[in-house]
Amino acid sequence: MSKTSLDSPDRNWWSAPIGLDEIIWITIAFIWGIFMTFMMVYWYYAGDQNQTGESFRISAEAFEVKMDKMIEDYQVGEEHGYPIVAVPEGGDIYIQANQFSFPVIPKIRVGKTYRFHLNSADVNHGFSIQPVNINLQLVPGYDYILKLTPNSTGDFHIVCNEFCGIGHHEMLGKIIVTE
Ligand SMILES: [Cu+2]
Repeated sequence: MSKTSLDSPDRNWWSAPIGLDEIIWITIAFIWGIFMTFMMVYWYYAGDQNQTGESFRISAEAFEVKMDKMIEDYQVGEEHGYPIVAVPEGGDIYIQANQFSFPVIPKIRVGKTYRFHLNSADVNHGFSIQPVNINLQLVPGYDYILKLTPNSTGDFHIVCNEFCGIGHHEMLGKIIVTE
């Protein structure tokens, strides 16, 4: 009777020769892995979908000071207790995610470029802008700067897609893009 996966393997299974089909699959997987590694570089230039940014070390306290100053200077409204902030074109927008919110709602204009500064006050968070294909990591201790030029108007939701604790599922933010 032939063996099934429920039977114990032969005692010398490690010294049995590798089957030809397995060698072929390992070779294909290896070559594909190498190929896809180089495709990452290719997509960076040709894919038109990878964000390039700069990042700098910063403490959570120092970042919060900048965010608070921005809110003080540019707040135009409030929604669900979070300030709506309209920073002028080319300006710096500071968002410090925390457990479990994105505490600022930027209101920006279509076709204009802004510098988004992204940071986390506590643990790693995700920063996924819906429904577009932008998906970033917010890392505590770093100011990640993303140049962003919205090309359509509307409300864009920010989703934290990095499990960050018990309230992770409630962690939503918003970006308002107007004419
Ligand atoms: Cu989170």
